[in-house]
Amino acid sequence: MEFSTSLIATFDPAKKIVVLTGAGISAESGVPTFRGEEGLWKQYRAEELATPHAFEANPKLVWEWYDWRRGIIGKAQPNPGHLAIAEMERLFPDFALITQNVDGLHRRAGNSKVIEIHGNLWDLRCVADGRVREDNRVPLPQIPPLCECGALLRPHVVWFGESLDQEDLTQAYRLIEECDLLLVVGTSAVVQPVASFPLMAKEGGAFVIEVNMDPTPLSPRVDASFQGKAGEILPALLEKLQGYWGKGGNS
Ligand code: BJW
Repeated sequence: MEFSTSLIATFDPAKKIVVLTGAGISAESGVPTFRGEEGLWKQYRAEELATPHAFEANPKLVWEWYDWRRGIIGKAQPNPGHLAIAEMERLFPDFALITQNVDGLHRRAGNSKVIEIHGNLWDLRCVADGRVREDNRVPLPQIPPLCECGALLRPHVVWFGESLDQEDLTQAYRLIEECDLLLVVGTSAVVQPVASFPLMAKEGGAFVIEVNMDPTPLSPRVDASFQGKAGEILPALLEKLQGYWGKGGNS
């Protein structure tokens, strides 16, 4: 993969750098993405399960899906793409990561400045009192799980038609509006409001780079687009960044 010097120079450590990720970053860890063939679970699509309506109608079915995913994610390890992004946090003083993923793999890779904007599937929330607790058991001993108060527990994630956490959203909008460079990795860029972040960043004057296996609605609109596996492209990019910025390339 070739990266021009001018592209590497845009990653100025003096600037504000934001990375935005989606399911594609975890694909090489064996975690299924949402859209496309491998996104299917039994005969269901994510759009049919990741909704409050589906949970109301059949909490057992929805929890079986989450328990299946927790089983896969519990065994998964961060891949070279996650590790490259964790290394970027160390390389760039003003760095932030916004992820749509609920798998927790970025934190496990070593990122600390992470906004998990769609929640985390290891956290469970009581539908009655809203209290959140972490539960890493796989499989869960009871499906659907219940709170001590007797009410249902649900995954502490954001489903279609639900609002994102206001604090997370405010922080994410600020990062997007203020950033100088946005690196968008492994998202189909169709789910709002996150799908709008790259164009908001561009409108704010940021340089926007996309890394994805396939073209997305975003591809024609970004400043640079790299097609291929995040687990191959990001380590190669990191190596160039370390070489350039570590050797006084900015002088
Ligand atoms: C690789 C790779 C490799 C593969 N290397 N790349 C405005 C207009 C129209 C609709 C709406 C709107 N505003 C809101 C809506 C409704 C809705 C929405 O956006 N619908 C669209 C589908 C049309 N949005 C919402 O409901 C949101 N809430 C909201 O906005 O509240 C206010 C409101 C509500 C209603 C109306 C209006 C306003 C909430 C969205 C919550 C999304 N939740 C989920 C589930 C989270 C929990 C869980 O994980 O179970 O989030 S759905 C699912 O999609 C998940 C993901 O985070 C999200 C995005 O998916 P992502 O990450 O992009 O994955 P994929 O699979 O789509 O793509 C993977 C990509 O990776 C592909 O491009 C591959 O090519 C690539 N790839 N391998 C690099 N190795």
